[in-house]
Amino acid sequence: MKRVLTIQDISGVGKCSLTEALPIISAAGVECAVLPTTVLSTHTAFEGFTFRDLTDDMPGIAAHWKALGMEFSSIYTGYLGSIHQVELVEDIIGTFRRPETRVIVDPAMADNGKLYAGFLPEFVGAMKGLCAIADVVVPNITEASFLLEQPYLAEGYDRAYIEGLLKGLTDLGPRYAVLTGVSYAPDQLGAAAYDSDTETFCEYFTARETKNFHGTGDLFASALVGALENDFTIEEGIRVACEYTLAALRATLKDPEGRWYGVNFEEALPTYLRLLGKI
Ligand code: PXL
Repeated sequence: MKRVLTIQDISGVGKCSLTEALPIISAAGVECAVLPTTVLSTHTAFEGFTFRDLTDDMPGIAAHWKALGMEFSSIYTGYLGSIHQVELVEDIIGTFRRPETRVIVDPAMADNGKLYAGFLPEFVGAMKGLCAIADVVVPNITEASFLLEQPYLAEGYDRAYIEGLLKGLTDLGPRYAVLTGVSYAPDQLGAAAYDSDTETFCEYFTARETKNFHGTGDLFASALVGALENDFTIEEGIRVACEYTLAALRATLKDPEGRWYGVNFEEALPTYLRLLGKI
């Protein structure tokens, strides 16, 4: 059985980061070890969230795993709460990386043209450093624009623009870049990817739903990690992640008590397992 290590916060309520990564990666049939970086009462789109920084615990946790001889097939990072945490994550990757380890970095720090609450512009430079040591990066267009220090284009871009962002991201260091939230037409939404070794692009689109919800980026990245651990290629993985994201959005919209703060990824899990060919 493969074992992924995911390093991100746990938001008690909010359906993002670890409360999505753990169930989704487990559903993919892969052991999911977690290093929680921060405990929040909710994600940061709620008013008045509490925030307990676990930075000081991180080196000791990693040292214990090292002493036990723990190995990880992938290390997947998401939301990180401070520059210091980013630096510690780089150390932890250095400690556990073997030639076959896949490092996936979702630079979860921004959306809709803006950094999330609590992030200062200096954080972007630190996240760029973490992306540089990744094998796969999975930003949305806002995050890619921050990483590449380009103005954010919400719409009106073309394929050449997206391909430029993807190439720019791989120029930072990773072999693969995956961009989420890509759309060339009002009724479609999807993802595009670039393999800088083979110099090939791919993309996948589904119908676009009427509303956007929090946590779809974490759902997409977790679903991609699960697919890659099941030996899917990046091209196959973005198809699985796009289709699962759409199924979760549809389940949310269908539910009269749908939650504003996150998507119904739970009821869409059977779709994910079908996409992975497990059922
Ligand atoms: O989904 C990204 C994310 C993760 N963790 C926390 C967040 C967010 C987005 O706002 O606030 C705590």
